[in-house]
Order: sequence, then C-alpha cells, then structure tokens
Amino acid sequence: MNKLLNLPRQRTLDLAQPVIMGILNVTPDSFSDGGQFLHPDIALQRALQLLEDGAQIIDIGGESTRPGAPEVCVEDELARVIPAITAIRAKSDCVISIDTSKTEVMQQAILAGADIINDVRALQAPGALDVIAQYPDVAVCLMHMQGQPRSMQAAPHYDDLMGAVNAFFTQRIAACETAGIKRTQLILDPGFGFGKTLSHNFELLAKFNDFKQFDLPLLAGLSRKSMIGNLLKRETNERLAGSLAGALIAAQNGAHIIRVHDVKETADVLNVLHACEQGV
Ligand code: 7PM
Repeated sequence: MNKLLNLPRQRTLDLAQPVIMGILNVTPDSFSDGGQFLHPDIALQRALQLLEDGAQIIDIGGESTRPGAPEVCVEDELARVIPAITAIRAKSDCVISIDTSKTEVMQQAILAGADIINDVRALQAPGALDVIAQYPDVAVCLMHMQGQPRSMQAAPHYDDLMGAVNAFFTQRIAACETAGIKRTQLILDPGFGFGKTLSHNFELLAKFNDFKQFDLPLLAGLSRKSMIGNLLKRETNERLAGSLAGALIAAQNGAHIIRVHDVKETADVLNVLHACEQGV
C-alpha cells in the first residue's frame, strides 16, 4: 500500500504509523448551552484542542447514527457542519473529515474545505459516487453496515461475517471505480457496532488483519461503543480503558486510522506501541 494518502491542496497524510481521527460532534446531544446549533467558535476551539492532543484528522459529524435516533434533514445538517468546517479551515490546515451520508452535505463540505468524506453508507445514496468522482484528491471512507441505523441492532446475523464484509468492500470498490473514483482515494472500515453482535464485533477486531488484502488504508472506530460497554458492563463515561485496549489491538492488527473521542490518551497508547515496534 502507498503509505501516503493524497488530499486536496497538494497535501498528504502519512499512514506509515497509525494516526488518530478525533471525533468532533456538532449534534444537539453534544450542545452545552442548549442552543440550536453548536457555535462555530466552540467547534473551532474543540478542534484545536483535539489537534494539540495528537489528532491528525478531525472528523466532524452533524447526524447522529445511533440506533433509533431521529433523522436529520439536509438543511439542519448543513447548518451544523458547514460553519464548523469553515471556522476550522480558516484557522488550520489540518485534515478535516466530514461524517455524512448526504450528497448535498458532501458537496458543500468539500467546497468549505473538507478533505475526507466519512460515509457510514459507503456512497450508496443517489448521486454520492458522482459527487466524489468530481474531486480526485478527496478521500472517502467506505464503511460496512448491515441494515439501517434505526433497526440494525435488532438481530444482526451473518452466515459468514468476514466473507460478507469482504464481499461488501469488493462491491463498493468496484462501484467507486466504475463511477470514476480512483482506488487511491479509498479507505475501508468494517463498521464496528453497525449491524453486529458483540461476538461479531470481536471477531472483526481479532481478524482485522484480513482486510489488508485490499491494500487500502483501514479505519477502526470502536471508541466508547457498546462492544466495550456490553462486554465490560460499563456506562459510556466508564469505557476509556476498554476503548484504549481496543485501539491498541486495532493498531497492532493493521489499522491505519483510529477514530476516537479520547485523543490524548489514545496518543499515549500509540506512542508506547511505536516505541515497542521501532525503538526509542
Ligand atoms: C451514536 C451511535 C452516536 C453511534 C455515534 C455513533 C463510525 C463512524 C460513527 C465508525 C466510521 C460512534 C458512532 N462510528 N464512522 N461514525 N467508523 N468511519 O460511536 O465506526 O461514534 S458514529
């Protein structure tokens, strides 16, 4: 795999060592002041803190994908994420990712300065492939999900989990290439918690190395997820140690990008791993 991921404005992201994607939610549940939208200045301050803590990518999300969460209309999602992207881009040359499945949000986010489209629906929305095909330097994360957010955790079932995720990746890579998106734009993610039982999630983590066969950058997102909470019987605010263990295993099993809430702590973990693998 080419360890340098090309990005807009002649920039690259070096994936020779695992990098941290810091989560920046601009959803109403994360509002501190009860206002309608997270103020762009607050989003900027949070982004700068994540970067200082060791994140190399800021992942901005304005649509909660929680099972049963209300769907967000395109106007609201745009009003949440575009001012945040604009504010961050005005002050920082950092790598900006936008967590969205909506074609219009993808388009506007790219124009506002986003570098990566992080799509839990893997560009399956009408027109999504064609938007990305117009931007040969924008990277895209294709995530696997079984079912839809509203119902995906009802009764996930696979005859062959690894076979199903691999077949999905093969199919989406082909769809991208047919639409004119280059392979060098793609990142793959098995989608921990998206239509998976506890045992499915740990099978994916244990066998994460299998996805190296695609020779593409791999992303792992398990920070504070139910796979940690349900295994350990921990509430969301008690999942740090479990999440760090998960991040370490993902990194050791070949993940190039680790998507997390707790950036500073994850950076410490990855630095310990780096010292062990490459020496001090
Ligand atoms: C509620 C439920 C809120 C679930 C947020 C979530 C991933 C992602 C998310 C992931 C990629 C979370 C998820 N998870 N994008 N977006 N991979 N690429 O726990 O695993 O953060 S949202």
